[in-house]
Amino acid sequence: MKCYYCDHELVRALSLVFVCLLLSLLSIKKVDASHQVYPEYQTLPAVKVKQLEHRTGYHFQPQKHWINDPNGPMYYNGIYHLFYQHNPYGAVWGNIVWGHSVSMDLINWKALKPAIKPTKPYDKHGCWSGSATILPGNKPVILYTGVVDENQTQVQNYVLPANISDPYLEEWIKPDDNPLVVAEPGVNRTAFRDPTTAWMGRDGHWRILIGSRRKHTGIAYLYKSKDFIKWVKAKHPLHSKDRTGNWECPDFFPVAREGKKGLDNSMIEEQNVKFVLKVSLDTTRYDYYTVGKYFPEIDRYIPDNTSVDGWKGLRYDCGNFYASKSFFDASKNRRILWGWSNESDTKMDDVEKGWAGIQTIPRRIWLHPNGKQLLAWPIEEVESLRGHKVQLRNENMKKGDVVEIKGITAAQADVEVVFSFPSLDKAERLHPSLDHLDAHELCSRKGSSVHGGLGPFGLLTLASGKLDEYTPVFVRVFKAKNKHKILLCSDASSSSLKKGLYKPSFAGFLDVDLAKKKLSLRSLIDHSVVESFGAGGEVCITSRVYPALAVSDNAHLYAFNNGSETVAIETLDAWSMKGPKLMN
Ligand SMILES: *[C@@H]1O[C@H](CO)[C@@H](O)[C@H](O)[C@H]1NC(C)=O
Ligand SMILES: *[C@@H]1O[C@H](CO)[C@@H](O)[C@H](O)[C@H]1NC(C)=O
Ligand SMILES: *[C@@H]1O[C@H](CO)[C@@H](O)[C@H](O)[C@H]1NC(C)=O
Ligand SMILES: *[C@@H]1O[C@H](CO)[C@@H](O)[C@H](O)[C@H]1NC(C)=O
Ligand SMILES: *[C@@H]1O[C@H](CO)[C@@H](O)[C@H](O)[C@H]1NC(C)=O
Ligand SMILES: *[C@H]1O[C@@H](CO)[C@H](O)[C@@H](O)[C@@H]1NC(C)=O
Repeated sequence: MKCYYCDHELVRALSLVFVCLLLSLLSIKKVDASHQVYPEYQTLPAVKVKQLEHRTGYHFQPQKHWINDPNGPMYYNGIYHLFYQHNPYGAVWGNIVWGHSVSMDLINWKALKPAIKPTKPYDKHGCWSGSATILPGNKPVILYTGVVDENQTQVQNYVLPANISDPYLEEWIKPDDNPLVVAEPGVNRTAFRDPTTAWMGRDGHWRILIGSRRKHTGIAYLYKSKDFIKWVKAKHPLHSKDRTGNWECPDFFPVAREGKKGLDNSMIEEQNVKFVLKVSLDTTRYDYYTVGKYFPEIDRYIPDNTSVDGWKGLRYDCGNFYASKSFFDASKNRRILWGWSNESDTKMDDVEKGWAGIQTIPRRIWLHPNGKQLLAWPIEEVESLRGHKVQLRNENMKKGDVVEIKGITAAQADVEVVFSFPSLDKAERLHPSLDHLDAHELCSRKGSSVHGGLGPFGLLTLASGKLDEYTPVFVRVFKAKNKHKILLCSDASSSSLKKGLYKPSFAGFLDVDLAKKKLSLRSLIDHSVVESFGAGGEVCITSRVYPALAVSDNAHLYAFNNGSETVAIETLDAWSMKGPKLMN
């Protein structure tokens, strides 16, 4: 994928469309339709990476410089591979190569040299995102997008391991028959990228998707091949949707109707399977998905009528999470999701830090028993980093109470909590004028400091001792027309005294049955990131925050209640998290 639709600093103040229009009218140099570049920083190597404060302790980051999309994740011969879009020369986007790291457990990583670099006419202006497929005979192949000219014309290429016996697959070669796929007339060749993992149909032909657009319609083109070399565009795209803008990083895979078992992309024949199509929407910069049916005979995908197909659709994560990619982990029969979380500080901050971008903790994903959405949960391996543990049991919190969770490294922690409450009676009535608001808007109007009935209650992560800074992750229950609306928020607005940061209130609605009068929440806290999972992974929210005071040993963790109904912390378990070991 590409980065930076427009200048985000400006976008914050003005509407995106307006800015793009304005910039194109003024024809300011170096800003093309969908690309903000900072040439002055692109090859400004970080002299010294600031290890302190905001660098994460257990999230995936290279030693220094910029990263964005996860690419081609795969499990091959006992090793997990993660590739990623990477600028080896600076802390802003540019000079993109495929960084490469390997791991035995998805937690402890070894960095290798870049796997794909711009060297050929068909990729010399960029080696952009793509996916891995393991062909019959246990042969891995990677498809990626190459940029061929300064006008950003995009083609699809492939690379193969130079030495299949090398356990790390360190060396990749570009065969001479590249590029494999070029845009034919009628296809927008500057919006033609990010090939998916391939799957094989009943007819024995391989299929891939390529993200694109035609005017404002987002498109997932389908290409077919018998030999993986000669690809032919199918008559129809697999799916498209008007008014969604450019589709980046499509991902398409089957999920079992029941249970948590993951499926290989080619297991389309399985009984009791549904499909998921995810696209990264370049305009909104979020990942959306639908759950639906795939009709292999006509090669069409149709979302279920329970999935909204568009900007109001389901999100893997309601926060800073983009360009994600999943893969099937055959060693544990599960599907794992990687996603990029960008920085929310300024470009100057990034240049000073010497790094920008992290990958979120890999999540296992599977179909919710309701069949309408996915559930996501941090992979079990992350629990191997849990160190010292503290716990609370049956602790009541009245309105205004704040309970400190002491004894762990609050800046680098994992916390799981179950809240319970005696009844729903005190849930505040949602004023009809607020009923139409989406979760984000509701959260920004009804933050943690606005008193409520049932809630707001939850955690105060990365909090300073005197609560001058905190990132609350909290629940509010509303009584709407005949039903309860349950809001989960992760609100960065009070996260830092520093100026110039992007501090959104991210939120989603939980669709849980409140009959049990309980709600669970888990947060993975890591210096400048808080990844939260409501109700067992129904709603996930990633926030990036940069406290000035609540750093390292000065960070605290609290539970709080600002609603009139007493809420109990039924169980709370919190762990200090260790840093992963580097593999030798
Ligand atoms: C890029 O676009 C410009 C303007 O349309 C054109 O003049 C130029 O020839 C193009 N370059 C290539 C390599 O196609
Ligand atoms: C391929 O990798 C194996 C295992 O690391 C190694 O023994 C062998 O020398 C390599 N072959 C070449 C041609 O590099
Ligand atoms: C083709 O894609 C580019 C880049 O997203 C965009 O600027 C242009 O408007 C697109 N053209 C059409 C016809 O959709
Ligand atoms: C949605 O689709 C199901 C069948 O899959 C059907 O039973 C139901 O009536 C549909 N609902 C709406 C609102 O169209
Ligand atoms: C709880 O509400 C009070 C009064 O509005 C406010 O001062 C305090 O900051 C709130 N707590 C949190 C965690 O927002
Ligand atoms: C991450 O950064 C924020 C703040 O600059 C932007 O608003 C987001 O659009 C951006 N997200 C992506 C995926 O680029």
